[in-house]
Amino acid sequence: MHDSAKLESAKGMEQVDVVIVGAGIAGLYATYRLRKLGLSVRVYEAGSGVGGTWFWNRYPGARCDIESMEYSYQFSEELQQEWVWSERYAAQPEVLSYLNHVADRFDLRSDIVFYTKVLSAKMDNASGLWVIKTNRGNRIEAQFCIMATGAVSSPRIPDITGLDRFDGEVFHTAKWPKKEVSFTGKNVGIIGTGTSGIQCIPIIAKDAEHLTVFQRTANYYVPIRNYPLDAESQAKIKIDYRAFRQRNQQMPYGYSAGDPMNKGSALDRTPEEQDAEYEWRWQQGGFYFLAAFEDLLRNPKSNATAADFLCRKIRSIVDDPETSEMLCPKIAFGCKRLSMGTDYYETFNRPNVSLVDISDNPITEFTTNSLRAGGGNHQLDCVVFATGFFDMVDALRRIDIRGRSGKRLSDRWEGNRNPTMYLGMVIPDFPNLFVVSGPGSPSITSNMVQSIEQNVDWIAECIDYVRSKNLHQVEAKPEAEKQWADQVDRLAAGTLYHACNSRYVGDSTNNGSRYFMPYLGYPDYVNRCNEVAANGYSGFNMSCRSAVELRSRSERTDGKPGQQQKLQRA
Ligand code: N01
Repeated sequence: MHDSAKLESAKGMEQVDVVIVGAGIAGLYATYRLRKLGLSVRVYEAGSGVGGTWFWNRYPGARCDIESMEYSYQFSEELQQEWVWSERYAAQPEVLSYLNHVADRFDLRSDIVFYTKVLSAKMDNASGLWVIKTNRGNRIEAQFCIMATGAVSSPRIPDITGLDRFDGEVFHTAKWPKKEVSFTGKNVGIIGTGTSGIQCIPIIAKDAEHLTVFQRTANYYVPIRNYPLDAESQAKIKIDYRAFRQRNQQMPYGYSAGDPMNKGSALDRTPEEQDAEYEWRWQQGGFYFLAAFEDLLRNPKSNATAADFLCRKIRSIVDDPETSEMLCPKIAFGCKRLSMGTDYYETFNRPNVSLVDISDNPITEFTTNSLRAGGGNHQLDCVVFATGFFDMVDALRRIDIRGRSGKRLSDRWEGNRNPTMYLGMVIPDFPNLFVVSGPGSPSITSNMVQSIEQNVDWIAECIDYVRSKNLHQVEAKPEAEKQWADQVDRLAAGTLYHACNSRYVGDSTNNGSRYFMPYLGYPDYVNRCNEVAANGYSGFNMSCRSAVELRSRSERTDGKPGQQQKLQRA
């Protein structure tokens, strides 16, 4: 712990410069980056170790579907030179051991408090500091608070009647136990065929006596085509890693599979040319397929050519015609995140695997030993929920975060109000509070490690600016947030992302609207953030300490929170 972390405030509370919530990819880098600025940092992490998403999602077959040479930090040349990846796409244990290596190499653990959940973060207007409380009784004050709580960190188990009386074992892919789980000799049911389900179904099928897959929406899948990474191909990248990173930063999603993106429409090509293009991408594996034609996610007719190619693939792989028809997606290609894995469709040719379509006949209930779904009763010894996560801001909703006005952050997103943030990182009424990969940033549409590093760098520079100018608080203006949300909307308008429910459109926010949450367009987003900083933080109010104190005194006199006063602009 840095010495300044042991400071005590006038109220007898411990005081640090920055509290970071979460020790995943974002929290680890934020710790490193802010310490470099000479700031004292305290990190609270609910798990027993670092890694965040990669700590919890240890289900069989869990694997990163962005290439390892890209899904890694770029802040340290030494780190990226010394680390050796074993496969094109790293499996969860390898990503986790990489993150542990980072934590050790940069001595990050000394500032992390494990097994600890942050319950509340409240702005104390008198001091202009955040007061943070945890489930283990910690109380700490900090000038800045960084929510590195993750976009896929709040696992969702559907509310199914009778689950509590089901006698069998119950697992969720994102809460997988550390101990080995054996499915040998068991009747296993799995609910969910998104990215996680598609990765673990082929592995569980190999062990189970019988595997029943309950599918509500068939999603698009392409093979990932993983292979061992040899020293030579890594060396080719490492010889000029910086140039490799810079090139990827210019790609539409911030990763190399966005290249080559064919300019023009699939409809400009003959059916034979389309097929040749799709076949090449099917053979490449991974996200390359998404970049086959520029208009795939804009033009329904163009989109249908990709969908048709993939359905023909399904029919050519899956023996049983009824099963292959069930596996053919009925939604627009790409409107849900493209899933990838190994031998997914082939798995349905196994005699011990059956597919149950629950789109029209949903799950009704668990009995003590079965699941009633798809119009049938399925005997099960255990059930795996591959049902994903609540929306991108759910982890924030669960913390009692109150800003200057005393209103809860989660209340901003109740009813018909969509989760919005200026630049995807900051929120009016919540000064000095930053979110990494929030709605309005590229987040889950991009290479997360790269966009996390960009967000954290931007936040660190903003904090450095505030401190170097002797200011105390930085806060987004409501109109800046509104304009940014409109821009996020505009970028997604007219795309086929709105054509289905997905994590992108916030279908789980319970407000029924389809607001596209991520900022579409990786390099453009980075340029916009840089412009805001270069313009002296346009869209923000900045206040010095005396102005914060003055405002607080006037609020106390009025008995109500005052307007943001005309404060010192840097
Ligand atoms: O979750 P999902 P996931 N009854 O939301 C179904 C990241 N990730 O864990 O489509 C029946 O995609 C649901 O059905 P439907 C990645 O960002 C990354 O698979 O809503 N079914 C769907 O089939 C990804 O986007 C990697 O109709 C129900 C499934 O459960 C995110 O995690 C690897 C249901 C949920 O799919 C989430 O992926 C893995 C119900 N009540 C994950 N409720 C990488 O490699 C839900 N479903 C980087």
